[in-house]
Amino acid sequence: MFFNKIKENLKKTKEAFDVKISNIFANKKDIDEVIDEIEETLILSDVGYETSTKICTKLREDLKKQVDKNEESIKNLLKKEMEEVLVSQSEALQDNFNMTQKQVILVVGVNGVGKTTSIGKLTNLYRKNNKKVLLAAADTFRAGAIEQLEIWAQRNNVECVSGKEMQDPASVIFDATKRFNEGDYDVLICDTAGRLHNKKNLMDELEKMKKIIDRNISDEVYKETIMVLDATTGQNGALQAKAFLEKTNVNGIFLTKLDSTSKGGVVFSIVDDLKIPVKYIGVGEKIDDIELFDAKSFVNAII
Ligand SMILES: Nc1nc2c(ncn2[C@@H]2O[C@H](COP(=O)(O)OP(=O)(O)OP(=O)(O)O)[C@@H](O)[C@H]2O)c(=O)[nH]1
Ligand SMILES: [Mg+2]
Repeated sequence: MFFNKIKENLKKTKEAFDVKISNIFANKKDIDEVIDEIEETLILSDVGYETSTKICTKLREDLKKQVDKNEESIKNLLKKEMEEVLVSQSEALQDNFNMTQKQVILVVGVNGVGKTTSIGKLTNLYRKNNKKVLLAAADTFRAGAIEQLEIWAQRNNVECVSGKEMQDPASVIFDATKRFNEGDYDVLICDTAGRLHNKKNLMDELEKMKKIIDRNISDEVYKETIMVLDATTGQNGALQAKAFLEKTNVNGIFLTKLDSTSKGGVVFSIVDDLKIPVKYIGVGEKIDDIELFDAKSFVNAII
């Protein structure tokens, strides 16, 4: 069930990989040429140059030991190497997505990537696991942003700490952490305004919010910063993320809009190059269009 759903949602990325790779085999070529063309396909599908080269170097080595070099066996080896790139980070995810510890999550990223929507989905995921969630509407910058999060709070039947438009977002975080400590909440998720890494005042503002969380929330609570990234921006998004990460610490990625792009290959680049786990993927605009990232099912869905 899950498998069919993710296959359906990643259809566009699958077309970018699978169809092209099958075409390579369809026109009879020698093995070196096949691997070169696979490498090219990976690069063109937003896997990133270095990661594509790494995968194909390993594939060439694997093939030296392999007697049977038909389409199926090559594809299986390719899948194995692609999965390998993702797997270590996805193991880290198992530790991180813990349902046992209380947690405070700060959600960050550039404008319009899907932060607020992803918070709505995450809230639903925690609720389904019987967790009591509190939201904080710390995007006081964009008109309508507070109401947007409040609507997600209502849909999920959870409470939301909201300030006024243009209020210092750090003060909203302050109020939210206070409410979190006083109540019997399991999870606090904080929405923030979209920002670019080169806007120094906005990046400073983010650090201020983090400081308040650190100061007000006990060390027994798991604290993390999740960066939301729009998959439709492919390699550009990955580059933007890299610049963002140089300015602030992030624990994991929520990769959105995988349903509407053929650039899902960017997952490999994020994990391999940015060395950050993709924890969740967004596959639509609805409340349950969220999946915990899993390396094996991801690779199986695209090849
Ligand atoms: N297809 C698709 N659309 C998505 C997904 N996630 C979010 N969106 C859409 O992306 C648009 C922007 O989402 P928001 O949640 O408002 O993004 P944001 O990062 O909070 O935006 P700002 O607060 O303005 O920075 C909305 O139209 C969402 O419905 C997804 O996984 N798939
Ligand atoms: Mg928003």
